[in-house]
Amino acid sequence: MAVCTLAVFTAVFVCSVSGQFPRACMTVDGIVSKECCPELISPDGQNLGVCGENASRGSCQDLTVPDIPHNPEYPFTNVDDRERWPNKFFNRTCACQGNFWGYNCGECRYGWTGESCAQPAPPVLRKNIQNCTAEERRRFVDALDQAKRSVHPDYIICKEHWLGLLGPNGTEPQVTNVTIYDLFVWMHYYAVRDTLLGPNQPWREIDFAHEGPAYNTWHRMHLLWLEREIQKMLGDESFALHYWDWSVGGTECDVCTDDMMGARHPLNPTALSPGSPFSRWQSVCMSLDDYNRLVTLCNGTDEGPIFRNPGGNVDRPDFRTLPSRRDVGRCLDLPLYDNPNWTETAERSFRNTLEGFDHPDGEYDPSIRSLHNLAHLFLNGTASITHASANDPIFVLLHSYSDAIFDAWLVLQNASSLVSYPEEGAPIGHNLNSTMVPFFPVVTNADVFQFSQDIGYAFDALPERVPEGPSQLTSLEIFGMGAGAFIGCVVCVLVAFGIARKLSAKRWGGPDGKGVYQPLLKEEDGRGRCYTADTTVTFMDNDVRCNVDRR
Ligand SMILES: *[C@@H]1O[C@H](CO)[C@@H](O)[C@H](O)[C@H]1NC(C)=O
Ligand SMILES: *[C@@H]1O[C@H](CO)[C@@H](O)[C@H](O)[C@H]1NC(C)=O
Ligand SMILES: *[C@@H]1O[C@H](CO)[C@@H](O)[C@H](O)[C@H]1NC(C)=O
Ligand SMILES: *[C@@H]1O[C@H](CO)[C@@H](O)[C@H](O)[C@H]1NC(C)=O
Ligand SMILES: *[C@@H]1O[C@H](CO)[C@@H](O)[C@H](O)[C@H]1NC(C)=O
Ligand SMILES: *[C@@H]1O[C@H](CO)[C@@H](O)[C@H](O)[C@H]1NC(C)=O
Ligand SMILES: *[C@@H]1O[C@H](CO)[C@@H](O)[C@H](O)[C@H]1NC(C)=O
Ligand SMILES: *[C@@H]1O[C@H](CO)[C@@H](O)[C@H](O)[C@H]1NC(C)=O
Ligand SMILES: *[C@@H]1O[C@H](CO)[C@@H](O)[C@H](O)[C@H]1NC(C)=O
Ligand SMILES: *[C@@H]1O[C@H](CO)[C@@H](O)[C@H](O)[C@H]1NC(C)=O
Ligand SMILES: [Cu+2]
Repeated sequence: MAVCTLAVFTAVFVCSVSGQFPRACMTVDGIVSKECCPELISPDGQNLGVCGENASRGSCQDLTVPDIPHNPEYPFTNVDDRERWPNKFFNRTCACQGNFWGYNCGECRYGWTGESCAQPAPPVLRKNIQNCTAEERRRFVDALDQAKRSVHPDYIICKEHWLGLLGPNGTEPQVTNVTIYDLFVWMHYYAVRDTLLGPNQPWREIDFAHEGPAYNTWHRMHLLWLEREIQKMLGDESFALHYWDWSVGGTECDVCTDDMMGARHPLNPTALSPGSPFSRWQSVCMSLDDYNRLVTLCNGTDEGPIFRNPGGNVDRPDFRTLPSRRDVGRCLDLPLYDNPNWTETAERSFRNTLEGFDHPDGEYDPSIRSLHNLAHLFLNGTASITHASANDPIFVLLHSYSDAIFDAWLVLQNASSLVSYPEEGAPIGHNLNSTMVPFFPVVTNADVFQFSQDIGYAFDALPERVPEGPSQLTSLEIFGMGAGAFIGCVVCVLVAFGIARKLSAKRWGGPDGKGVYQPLLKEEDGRGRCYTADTTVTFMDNDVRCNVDRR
């Protein structure tokens, strides 16, 4: 059957599933030939040829994604079609020239603009939503709401796994339209979901977006994608996402008001206020267990309203208070982006600490959840369920702030030049040159491991290091300038390098000269929360078991 040509499988159970692709490529021919090279039609209706080749924008080329060695957590080959993304689906795609980009070379790379994509785009400014005017907030909420209602003009989702991808007769691609926001939700679900080894046989030790070095890069790309889609939807290149500084709210969700992410319902503590348009949103991709049981994919149908109960997890007092500013400051001190074994147990890893599996100073403690994870868990609702969390629009603001912390770290540690992002041996999909699932056209982790300004956006301010304490800066600075003396002590060199960078970082909102540098601070957070949990959290499982054992 035609379907069998989709990929060369060797495993016994072959239940991998399909991804999200341009509608133009999801024809029987496209799927069978594994070629996705659509024509580009200019805004005035002119056919510029396949990949815009008649306007010298690109051409149709083989795309062979290398098989980068990953860790043994995922032990299969040719079982999951997210492997070597997107080669299980397409092996010929548009290769765009210069700064042209897009599935048919109809767009510019992130950070570029103009007719020929040759001008650097002025970065759009992502603001703290608390500092936005009423008009700016309304615009942002309206844009999200419009994205929730607008069918994506070019992309579709596949609603069946590969065996069923062309339908029972091999003639009908099992694809469906999806709205822009729901596609955003679906992509997150798709990256997180389990490998399907057979009916009710999920392989759970896989996640292309969490518990590994790609945590920051994947979510950064996810937001960039949404921001660009909303810009196109509004016809406004200056549209920017905002962020929620979740390090200042304490026990309150300060953005949970009707002019922002929706207040609490007056009668139902887990529902959203009818005064917010988000109270009318329906979640998609909730029923991971059902998809696993039926060996199918989320097909984008409505599965009930968003729920949220900020600070309401009475069983877990440690989840009832948001991370603190100090927690954020401490993670910024960690000089290494990541550390072996590059999973959720990595110690002294900036990535694992920001993701929230380490204590904010980088110490691994399986019983705690901090920073990003804690912000999710605090919300005690849809946003706390990993595979479904993007349904709650607060996800956008929450991750935008996590991305601001990532950006602050890049600036403070000038990590672009550091070697702590693994090139191999990380979980599948998490190596530096791995393509991120399910973005199409392909983007690697390396592509977005750079300053936000170089990919088209900036923050109004960046989080800072822990500001208090007596100043030891001067002596450390001197060490920093003599960094050459410390070769052989990698950490010392990296620390010193970080300090040196800090001095030239002020223009990005770096700390002022009074900030003290206290590497790997040990003392307890003044509020003493979130480090006392006795059970571990499933931040990864099905839709209800959020706070019990790890998967
Ligand atoms: C791409 O896939 C098609 C269809 O399976 C196959 O015939 C072709 O040889 C592949 N090309 C490359 C470069 O792998
Ligand atoms: C693009 O150029 C090729 C080669 O010159 C030509 O054969 C083809 O018809 C052109 N396509 C379009 C859509 O104009
Ligand atoms: C990573 O380290 C943890 C803790 O030592 C261990 O349980 C886990 O199996 C390791 N994972 C991999 C993929 O090596
Ligand atoms: C499949 O083909 C059969 C026989 O030609 C036809 O009756 C049936 O409607 C087709 N099903 C679909 C989903 O196209
Ligand atoms: C999907 O959306 C496209 C573009 O809006 C439209 O042309 C097409 O008819 C839609 N398909 C279905 C099945 O609704
Ligand atoms: C979508 O999936 C749901 C649950 O997985 C299922 O009940 C429903 O029939 C599906 N709808 C379509 C149109 O495939
Ligand atoms: C919310 O908190 C309740 C009460 O502690 C808990 O039982 C439930 O699992 C939590 N739900 C989510 C989605 O976090
Ligand atoms: C980061 O360091 C590299 C190499 O040391 C240097 O070339 C680059 O300019 C630095 N970036 C910034 C933004 O300072
Ligand atoms: C990753 O990409 C960089 C830049 O293209 C290259 O120098 C490096 O060798 C690649 N690493 C691997 C493991 O492929
Ligand atoms: C936001 O507003 C507060 C108080 O109005 C101010 O202190 C702060 O500097 C502002 N932040 C930014 C990033 O503009
Ligand atoms: Cu996520």
